[in-house]
Amino acid sequence: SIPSESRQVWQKFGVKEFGGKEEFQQEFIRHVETTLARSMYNCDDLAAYQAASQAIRDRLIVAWNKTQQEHTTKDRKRVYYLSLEFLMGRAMDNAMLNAGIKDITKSGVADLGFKIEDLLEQEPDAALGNGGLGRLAACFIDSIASTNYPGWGYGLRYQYGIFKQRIVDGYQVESPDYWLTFSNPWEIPRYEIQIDIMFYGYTRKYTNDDGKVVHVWEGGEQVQAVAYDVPVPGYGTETTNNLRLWASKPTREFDFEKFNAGDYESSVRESQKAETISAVLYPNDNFYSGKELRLKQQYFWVAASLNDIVRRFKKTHRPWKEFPDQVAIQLNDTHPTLAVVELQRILIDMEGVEWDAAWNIVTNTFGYTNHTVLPEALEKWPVPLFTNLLPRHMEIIYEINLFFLQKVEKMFPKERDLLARVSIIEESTPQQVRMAYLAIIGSHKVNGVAELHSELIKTTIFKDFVTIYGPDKFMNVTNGITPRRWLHQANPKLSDLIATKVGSYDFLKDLNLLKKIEPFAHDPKFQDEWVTIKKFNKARLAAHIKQSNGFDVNVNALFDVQVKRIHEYKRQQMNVFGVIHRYLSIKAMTEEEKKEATPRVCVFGGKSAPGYYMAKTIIKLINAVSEVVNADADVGDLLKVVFIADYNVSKAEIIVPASDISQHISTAGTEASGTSNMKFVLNGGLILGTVDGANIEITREVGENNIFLFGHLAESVEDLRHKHRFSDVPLDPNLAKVFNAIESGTFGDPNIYGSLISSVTGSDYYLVSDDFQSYLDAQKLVDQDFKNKDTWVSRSITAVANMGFFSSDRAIDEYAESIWNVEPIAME
Ligand code: Z57
Repeated sequence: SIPSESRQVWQKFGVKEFGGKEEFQQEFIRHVETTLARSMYNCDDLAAYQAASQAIRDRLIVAWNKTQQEHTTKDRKRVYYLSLEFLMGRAMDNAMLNAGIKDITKSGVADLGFKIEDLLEQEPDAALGNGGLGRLAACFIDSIASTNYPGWGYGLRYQYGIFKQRIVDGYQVESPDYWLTFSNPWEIPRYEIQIDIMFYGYTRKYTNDDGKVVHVWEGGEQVQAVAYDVPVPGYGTETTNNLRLWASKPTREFDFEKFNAGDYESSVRESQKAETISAVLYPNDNFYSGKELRLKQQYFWVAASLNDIVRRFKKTHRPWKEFPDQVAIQLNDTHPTLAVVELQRILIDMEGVEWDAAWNIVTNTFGYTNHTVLPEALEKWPVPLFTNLLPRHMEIIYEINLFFLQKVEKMFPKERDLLARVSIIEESTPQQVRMAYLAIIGSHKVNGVAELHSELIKTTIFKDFVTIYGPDKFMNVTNGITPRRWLHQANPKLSDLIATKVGSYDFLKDLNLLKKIEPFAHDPKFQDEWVTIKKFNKARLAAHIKQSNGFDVNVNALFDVQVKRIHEYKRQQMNVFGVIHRYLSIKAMTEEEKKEATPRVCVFGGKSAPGYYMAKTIIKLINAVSEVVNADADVGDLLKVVFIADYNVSKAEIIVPASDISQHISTAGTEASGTSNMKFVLNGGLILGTVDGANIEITREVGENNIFLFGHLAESVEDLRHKHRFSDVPLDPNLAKVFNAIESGTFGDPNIYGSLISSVTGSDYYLVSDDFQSYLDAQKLVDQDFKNKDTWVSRSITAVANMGFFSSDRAIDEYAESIWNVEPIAME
């Protein structure tokens, strides 16, 4: 620490946040001329983006330092959000808006010859996630900062984010997303924070001088975790939290021997192996693939994070039993479940805490969020693989399981099957470690992400655990989205219009204030402005489509959007079958009938996991239909089909505000929540959806007149599936017509779509045929209602007015209150 006489000098020259435009410009030019070693003669948009972002970064770091100091001094409980995915998107616009300096920077760069919009476009997305789960984590850390909670995110610093998608001949083609080509101004490398992580090796135990049995794990391979800190600025507050991402590096000892022996090549190869741990994001959404490297990623990240958290706790010199009073850790899905075992290991093997006391600390520290009931997404690690990679952890899991099963046996002595059902170890060949069960047993609260989903986990996949623990351990926290990015940033015009009625921008911090626009739902002037903004946003999307797909779409048409990961359960296939049905109907129309029809632009977007054959076939069909329909002169403006390649966060910011209708049409009971449904409605689009996930709560909030629901309910799904399996269920006649068109070659070689069609004509696991007529009926209603412009706009306004509940600030408050027991810290 600095002696007090020197501190005065520090204080005199301490960096301040820039205040006005001129100070920003001064900083901007300083970064162009020194950081980038350029000048006004060779400063292009990229360099200008880099200089502007450096200036903003400096400002964030000042606030970051202040926040961290404050949180450390106040020494109150912190929350740590462990997520393998943080789908952040771009940082610059968000940083400016949250810090309230967008006007300054905008006019600041304009004076210097640049347009802020062009600079923003230079930034690559931080695409460190697949879809909903990763984007939720990003919204949550924005809310944790914006509501002044002391909280950190912990994740992996992938060198390659989710792959980039191109469409070649209608097919998805993946290419790597190397997003760190230019240095990343939004991260602070912490080379001094290096943590050794071990894999493999063996365990051994001995009795120490006090007669205590001590377990050691040794002889394994070492890698090093290096921290990179990403500042997370809150909106309208100085609070700037931290997202700590770990990168793997070889340890220095790693290659020493070989290097000395002159075997340079293989010593380098070894180092590269260490770096592969954090190199690439696994591109699966809602799907588990049991690869050793993935388990390595999980342990590497969990071990580094816990080491960091424990080190911070030890600095407070508190007794171990107070750990849960200082630390809450939220497990985003089962991906970080090893943290339960790692903390138990640290406490018993390294810190000498007794098993029971340690286990108490562990369970009081963790909360577990489940995001899916799909069986193919539930993580199970083969015991042999696990034992080889993490031998000591495997032993501890056996112990945890033993104590747990003993407890269950005592409670339910007659229920023999129960023990096998709830065991952490599945008795298959090979045996498997059920990560969700371990997460439940190791946490004090388990939550689902929307009401229906939270009920479903209690009655299906985790039923036995409700019997064992009672219902209070299980709860619901309905997901939310940050209104800063998903309203203010993506749709500034709508945000400005809302502010004129609310009287301020306070709704961005208290989204329930949106209620104040409801009285204007029928106000002609307000409606007019509302419609103008929607049209502007549609034109912005149309310009994007023109640029990326090369054709025009009519902004007066109904924009019907489905953008999300491609998955059979999300039923993009049903959407495209519906589009084909529409196409066939148009082809059969008289000119008179055509005049009555509602023109549509059907927009699709989303990535398929690279190995997911059926999803890739769906993408191909959408593109094939697009090609035929868009070129058909009989159709004209009545129908255009667009597949937007490489859907990502920054594209979502353009697409979401432009929808009239968005589709959230998963088979009932399969979509845990959905969060893009919330984004679309917040931007004045209505939903066409199933009675699933958060659609149900959105309906409750906005009123059932302001949403188009269809399809079977979750409670019927099991029966319907049973019928398909054990009897001949006739194919829906309209769907049969669609399949005939495909099979007759209307959209190219029908062989390509054979398996897609037979997945429906066969077991129809996702009930596409069962829901098809109801879907078409709902679509017809949409067509009719869209013609009535007056009612449509008032429904749109009313829906937005009632979206307050879906702010992620509300979700975070619920977590803080009922799971984490943390409180906000006001900055002084
Ligand atoms: C993922 O994006 C989600 C769940 C998963 O188990 C995995 Br793996 C990835 C999604 C759900 O599918 C959405 O319904 C939900 O809204 C989102 O997680 C956030 O909770």
